Amino acid sequence: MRDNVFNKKVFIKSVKENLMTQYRKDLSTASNQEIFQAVCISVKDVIMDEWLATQQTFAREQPKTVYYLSMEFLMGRALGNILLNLSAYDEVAEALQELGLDINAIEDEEPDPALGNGGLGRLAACFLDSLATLGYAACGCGIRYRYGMFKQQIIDGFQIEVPDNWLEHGYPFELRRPEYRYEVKFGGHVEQEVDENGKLSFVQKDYRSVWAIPHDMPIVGYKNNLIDTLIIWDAEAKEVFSLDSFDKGDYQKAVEEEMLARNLVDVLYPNDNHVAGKELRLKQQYFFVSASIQRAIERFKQKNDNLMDMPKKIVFQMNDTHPTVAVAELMRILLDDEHLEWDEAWEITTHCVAYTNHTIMAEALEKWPIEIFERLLPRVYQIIDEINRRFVLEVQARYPGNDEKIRKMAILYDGQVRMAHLAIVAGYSINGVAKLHTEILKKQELRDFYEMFPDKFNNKTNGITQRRFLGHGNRLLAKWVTDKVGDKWYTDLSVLKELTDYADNPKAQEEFMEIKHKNKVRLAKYIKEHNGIDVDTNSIFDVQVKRLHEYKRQLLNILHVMYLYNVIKENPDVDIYPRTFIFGAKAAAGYETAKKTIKLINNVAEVINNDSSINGKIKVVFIEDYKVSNAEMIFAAADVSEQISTASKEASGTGNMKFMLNGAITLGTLDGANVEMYDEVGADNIFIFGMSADEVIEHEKRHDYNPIDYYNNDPQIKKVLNQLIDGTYSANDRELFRTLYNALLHDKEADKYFILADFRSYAKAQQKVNRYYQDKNSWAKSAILNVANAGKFSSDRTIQEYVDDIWHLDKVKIDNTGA
Ligand code: 26W
Repeated sequence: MRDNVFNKKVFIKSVKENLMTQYRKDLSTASNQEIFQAVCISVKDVIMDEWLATQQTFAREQPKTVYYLSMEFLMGRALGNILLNLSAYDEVAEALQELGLDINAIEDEEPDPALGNGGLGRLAACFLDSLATLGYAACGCGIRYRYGMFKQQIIDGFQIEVPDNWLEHGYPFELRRPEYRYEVKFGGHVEQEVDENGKLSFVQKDYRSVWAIPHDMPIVGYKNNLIDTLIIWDAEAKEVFSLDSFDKGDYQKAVEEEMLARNLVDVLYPNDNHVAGKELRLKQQYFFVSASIQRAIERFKQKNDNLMDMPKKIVFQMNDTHPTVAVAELMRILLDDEHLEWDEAWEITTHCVAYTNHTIMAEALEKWPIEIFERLLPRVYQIIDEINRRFVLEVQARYPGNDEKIRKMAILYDGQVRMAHLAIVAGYSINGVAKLHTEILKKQELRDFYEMFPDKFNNKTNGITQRRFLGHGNRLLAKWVTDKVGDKWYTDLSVLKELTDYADNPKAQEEFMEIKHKNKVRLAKYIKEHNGIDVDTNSIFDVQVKRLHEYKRQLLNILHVMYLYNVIKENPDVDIYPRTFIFGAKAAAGYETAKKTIKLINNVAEVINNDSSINGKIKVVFIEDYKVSNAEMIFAAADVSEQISTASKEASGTGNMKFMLNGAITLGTLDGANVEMYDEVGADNIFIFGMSADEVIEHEKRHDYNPIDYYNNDPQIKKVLNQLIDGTYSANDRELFRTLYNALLHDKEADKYFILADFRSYAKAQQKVNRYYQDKNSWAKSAILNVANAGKFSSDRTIQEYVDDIWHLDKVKIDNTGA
């Protein structure tokens, strides 16, 4: 059936018919958006058949299912990816070409569903792609935010946040399923009742509730006919508020429920690694978690009658602490609705939930005031209180008289609910996302818990899907790789190793650099269209794209650019190979230092790009609105990948892997997954600088770091820092960057992220890059070796490890020949 639909002729006919039935238009009058919608309808036909076949197979075979609970799924555009995984991309591209249409232009009509902030959300999306491709039953569970991550505009160098109305034209790939709605209750109070058997039960009274309405999105496996599901939950008022309810006397309640439903899923919190502690966020968490767990249990009960078997069929993976209320919600349903005893419910829960930690940043640790928690979720809170009471007894039994342990480990402490502690106490598996990160968790952040539950802890180094980030994002390199080693890499990235043979081959090197150049031309065109800046496509493309955060140290990068500019001004003949420094980053809306850093980058760009005296040697570009869709193009065009976080702070990083897969060479610290990239690619093919994680942690413990020393002892550093406040980059307002200056030199925790301590080492590494690039063959060789050694960083490998060590899922084969 599929071959048929994507047969060029049949496909063209189908698109034309859709245009006619949907819009009463033909190709000559339809807009690109209309053509995009028509194409999606044709693609959807195929998906629906396979989706149904998959769900029927799951229903029949009852494989164990992972419910991946995540507040964020940063899916990126679906059309191109779906076509690729259905192995129909080339056919459809050709068909569209015959109609005089460019597939890229049609793909550009799709809004980029940005239901996430950064790494954690994108990882969830890569994981779903791998789960479907490897043939596992998986269900992503998240929130259908009406507004996703804000769109970023740069106006006069400042970031402006614009609402992301991604549902404006309707989203073609979602399926609304009101028949599978669930009620989610908030507030009220708990009453104890004695039933006819004399058993005590707890009932929530006077609550406000909403409907959770699931919308299914297809997750298409790569050429295996398997389609998993991402459920995103929308909120709806139970009764649409009407004058009727006024008559019934529950006017107030109807209004409140409508307000609750309306606000609940309005917007994604745009904070990354920083808690805002807003009550609405806790509501969002409980809302999607409760609905997802209800759905999982209902499905389970359709085919099973013993709840004690749940761990054989279901695992809930909690993506960071955000969905951790799942622990108590599962307990609540098992106790109150299913009438199990505490010990039975606890047995099930502690074998069904697992937790992944994604950050050690203290300000990202979720803690909720007990007052809010108790008011919003009175019954759930009671259960947490009981879990805590029992856990504290356990700690006391293990460490008699050691109150310090209780202070450090209790779930409820100092008026707060500590979500990570709840996740760790209940979860049967706790994992970090890179080797170094997991070690830091065990030795520092979660040390007490590791001592108590050593067997729960494990590492799962992150990965990325090669299908999107090479197959779709870099068509030229994908083809080159396939020509060299065959197409097995789509499902087994380790075969890239075979490219090693080509690393020394001058012809292969030339081909590789030619492809890189074409990708740079593509990006340059985008930059010209979006920024109005001409960039030299023969210059080194040096790229740092990621969320803006102090620990990621975009400031180190731009301070180094300011330093280089000084060097060139002082000595115009200095040996500097032309370089384009490219940035892309969104700052959380309330994060002042981050926003100032964006402004600084733009102001530096303004000054340097307009100084003709440096002959275009260096340029600075800030790409507006960095997101998954333009990310794919940016990785493909990069020569240098900036991964320069303060060692110990970046849990893993995944952008680093995307660059590597696209043949960029990393300039980075030994942090997160950079450490493992270094192990894979070898010291000759990566530029490492800066303090080690141990050194950083040591300084933090001893409080002995003083950035002023670097300022006083290094005239070039001093000059750069002074330029922050002498008007060099803010002629009209010398004070503009004073906060950045103070943050580096004078604030309480001056230079918290060791920028000045690492500056010289960074500049030296940059100098090495400068020299190395001029030896074209060596550079090409290293770049090819980066691709060749990227195999480990496939999310297929990561997912297989989750399956083997944590989830124990069954592999499913979908026989779709008849469909
Ligand atoms: C509550 C506010 C908040 C929001 C998001 C706190 C924490 C987060 C995330 C955990 C931040 C995040 O995305 N962490 C990133 O996760 C990636 C996937 O594991 C890692 O590769 C990144 O290093 C890590 O910063």
